Amino acid sequence: MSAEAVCRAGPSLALIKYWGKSVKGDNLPATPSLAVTLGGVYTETHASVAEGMPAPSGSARDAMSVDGVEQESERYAFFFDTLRHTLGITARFRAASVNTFPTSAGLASSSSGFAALTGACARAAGCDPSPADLSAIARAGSASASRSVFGGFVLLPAGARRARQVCGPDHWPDLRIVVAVTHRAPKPVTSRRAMEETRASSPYYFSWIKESAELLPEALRALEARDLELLGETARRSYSLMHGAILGAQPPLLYWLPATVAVIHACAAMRAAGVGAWETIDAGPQVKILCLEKDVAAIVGRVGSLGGGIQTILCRPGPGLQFGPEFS
Ligand code: 2P0
Repeated sequence: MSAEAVCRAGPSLALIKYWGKSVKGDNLPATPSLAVTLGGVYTETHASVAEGMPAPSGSARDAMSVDGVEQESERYAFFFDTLRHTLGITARFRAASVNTFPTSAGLASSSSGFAALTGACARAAGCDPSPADLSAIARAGSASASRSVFGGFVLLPAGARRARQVCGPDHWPDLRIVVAVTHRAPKPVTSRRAMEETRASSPYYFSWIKESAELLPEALRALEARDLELLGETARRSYSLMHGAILGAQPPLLYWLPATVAVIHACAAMRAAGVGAWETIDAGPQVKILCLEKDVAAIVGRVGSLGGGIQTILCRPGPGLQFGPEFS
């Protein structure tokens, strides 16, 4: 017997960043992270399961492609084994994902990717786990994926096995995120490796962990009050500290490009001129700008005027996992 399912998930944009694992290999985060699940871009994953054909050794026979490219099974082995263990099944899977945005380029494609993969595989296997279990399974693929299972604003506490929703996407109807894509190619160093190198060699790592914990209550307060200035300043502090810690690693790593820096300065100039534009940057050269709907046109115009082929994608707080064929 075989079954198929299709699932979509939006990328999880961290306002307070996760960077560093408390347990290597198990994706238990050393810092708390608070994120918004983006609507407007997503990963769509088709999965099929062949029951009665147990995985022979580990997950060697699971197969996964992303944007048509076959993936190395090693990257997915722990994920598929955790999925089978949690769901109490032995089947193997064949899955294919496509992203509506650049893959592995600092736009959190692993968050939406592993979340959609979790949903599609569970549904294809005929299982209906709780959102909390889906989140814990997704975390085995990528810690940020535990957040993408949920829509709206999502918290993954330090050391947690699963994320939880703080409030839904309708909590802040006029919040927008302008994504400035400065470079579409995959990043040179994966988050996974850079995170480990930061933990192992950056003298700023423990300051980063300590400061992150202190930023979280402020960000939660800002979110509850829909105070964009406070949330934006807290998010800026989080990404600045994270990239400072990454730069302190041996070898040092700078994900930013000249266009990244140009957008940072453009945001500062806009704020000085009364346009509310607060940037945040993940493990890549792209810049995500937090703003209100009323300022989107001015921000998109300003970023476009920088030249250099920077493209913008407009996002808003989006839903959690959505299942096909109707995706509601
Ligand atoms: C985040 N990032 O909170 C942070 C901020 C990038 C910068 O989570 O090793 O692919 O798979 O758990 O989730 C990207 O790293 O890392 C990430 P793994 P992941 O969104």
